[in-house]
Amino acid sequence: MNDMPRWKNRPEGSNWGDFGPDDQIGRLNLVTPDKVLAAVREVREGRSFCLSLPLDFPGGTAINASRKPPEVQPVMDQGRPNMNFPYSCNNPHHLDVLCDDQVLLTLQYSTQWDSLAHIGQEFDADGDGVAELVYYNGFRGGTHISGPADHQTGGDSGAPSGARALGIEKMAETSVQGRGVMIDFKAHFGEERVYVNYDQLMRVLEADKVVIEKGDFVCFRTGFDEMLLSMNRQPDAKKLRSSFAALDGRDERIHRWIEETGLVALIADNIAVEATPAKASTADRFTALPLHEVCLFKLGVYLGEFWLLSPLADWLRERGRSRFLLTAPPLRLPGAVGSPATPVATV
Ligand code: UVW
Repeated sequence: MNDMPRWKNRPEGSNWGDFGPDDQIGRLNLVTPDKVLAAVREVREGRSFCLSLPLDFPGGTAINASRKPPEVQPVMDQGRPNMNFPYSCNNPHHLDVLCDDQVLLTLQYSTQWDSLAHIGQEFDADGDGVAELVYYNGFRGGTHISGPADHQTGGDSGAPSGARALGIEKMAETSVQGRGVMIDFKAHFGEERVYVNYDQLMRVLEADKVVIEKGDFVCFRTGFDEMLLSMNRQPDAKKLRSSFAALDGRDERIHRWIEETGLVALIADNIAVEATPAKASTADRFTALPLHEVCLFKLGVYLGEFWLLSPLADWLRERGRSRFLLTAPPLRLPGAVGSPATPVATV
């Protein structure tokens, strides 16, 4: 426990320290029992939607060369694969047949959550004129977030692997249940590539009578998921990247909207929630992922990517609804900086 903040300089527009000097869950602090009860009241028909893609989508490495599809293999036992293994091999009296497997899983390959340890920044948190590697609430690369082979050490530093602060398990421990709110960009922009600015976002909210409140999990259906599914694990990255509306991460009015609404998470059916590549900046040094900076680094707002939102969005739209109960815990995997999820919406 730390009584003092880990920083002297707080990034402009951040909420560091507002939830306490040791806070590691950010805006999830706003999901109070009252908010969960309000979310439960959105359940009227008892119908549920799975908001996960099959985790072997997008398929291949065309979308991101460093993220590989999952490899599922049988567990080996004394040199034999534990797949269709009759127990009678060991004991003729036994009737059981066993299947047991393992997976090599890139945690942010498919439907996923970004933890608050996913994106930090080179930032002078100490106020000594030298930038350090810093994450939400002043946690440090190296001291709190590192691996046996992180980028700095380049080899085996002997350090325990992963995020010792801000890891995805901190998110999982809150259960991640609350009110989801759907914003349907596809209904307004079709398949056109649009960098949605604040004014356009406000027009969509007004037209669809969508209201965002403190503690909400905000979902953006863009249509990306439907096209991705239609490509059946052979994604045409160029086509996907040049289609569909997504938030313009450089629009500072959107940053203020995220700050002021008190929303807990931004979730999308696309690659990065925000439109990538972000619009060019004239600054000398700038963030490649400006919405990631605002959400993960400054405000403790979570990002959900590659979610399957279209079936739910269509269902809600047909009924003039936008709200639902969302249950979306990540894996409780200590030290991980992101995680697959199988989110469930109940309406
Ligand atoms: C990066 O690609 C760096 O992040 P994300 O998957 O969160 O968009």
